[in-house]
Amino acid sequence: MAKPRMSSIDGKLAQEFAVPAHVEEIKEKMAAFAGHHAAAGRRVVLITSGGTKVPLESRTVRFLDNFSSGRRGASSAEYFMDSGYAVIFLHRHRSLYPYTRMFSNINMLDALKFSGGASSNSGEVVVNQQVLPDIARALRRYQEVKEGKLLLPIEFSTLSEYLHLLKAAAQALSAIGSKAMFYLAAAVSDFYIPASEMPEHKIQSSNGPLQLSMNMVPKILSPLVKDWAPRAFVISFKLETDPTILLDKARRALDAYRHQAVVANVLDSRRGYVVVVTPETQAELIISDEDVKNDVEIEERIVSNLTSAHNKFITQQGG
Ligand code: PAZ
Repeated sequence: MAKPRMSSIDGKLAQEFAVPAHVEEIKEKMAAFAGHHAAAGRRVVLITSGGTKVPLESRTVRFLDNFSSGRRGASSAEYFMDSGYAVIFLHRHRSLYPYTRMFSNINMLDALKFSGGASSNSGEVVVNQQVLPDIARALRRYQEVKEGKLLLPIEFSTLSEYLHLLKAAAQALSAIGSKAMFYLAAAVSDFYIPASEMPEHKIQSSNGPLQLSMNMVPKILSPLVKDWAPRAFVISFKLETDPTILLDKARRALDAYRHQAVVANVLDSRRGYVVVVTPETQAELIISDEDVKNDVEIEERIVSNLTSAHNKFITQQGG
């Protein structure tokens, strides 16, 4: 078998970003998951979800974080599984999770009732379905997904963990070629402090105002597309706050990395409007007021658009 090409980013990753524990074990798990599902005729999508944490000290007290809730990734995972995909869900620890995401704002104890006596610990605990609307449907679907082993959750917290785990995932999925999709919805920091320049101990406020100098995070999409999983169908996401620069940035990303599509969105309107940009096309996906009333989510439309495009891609690549 040909040896994977080493990129300059491989060296940087090894030197400047701490390798998470058990990364090789996790890579084997992902490869086995992908191999099993591809052999059963399923496609496999790797979804990244949530924000990365960037430590300011090596014994970390403080870190930089971002707004991402993980809702895009968690709801997309559900729609991909509904469409017949197996999902590797590379997500930020404690960000939103498929099927439990709808209940994340509910205090579980408010939704349960105890039928035992006042002084007894044994008795039945009953769910109040008015407090947990739709729990039966979510539970049924969650159990089906679990039985079918369709979801492989992998957690990250820091930027270093994210980068190494994404590389491991890309290498693990490369064996299934065009049947693999990468859906990179995580909000990944563009800046970091290299391990060699990071103070070990808590930064002292007695030293006065803090000035930080941060390095640019290597553009990991480049080796992912060129070296780690060159036959896969790769979708990146682009978030801006200024709508006037969004589409230009999306097209520039496609030109630079030569992957298949960019899902472009603006922070404030991301639940109701996105544009799927490919080298040849541009599709606006919109959620109307009527859709909101009917609980239609934009992720259903994004996933439908991308699974069709993935079908065509696989056919063009010869299966
Ligand atoms: O996680 P969430 O549902 O709150 O937000 C989703 C999102 C805006 C992080 C995602 O759609 C996205 O654009 N991710 C890429 C962000 C970026 O440009 O780095």
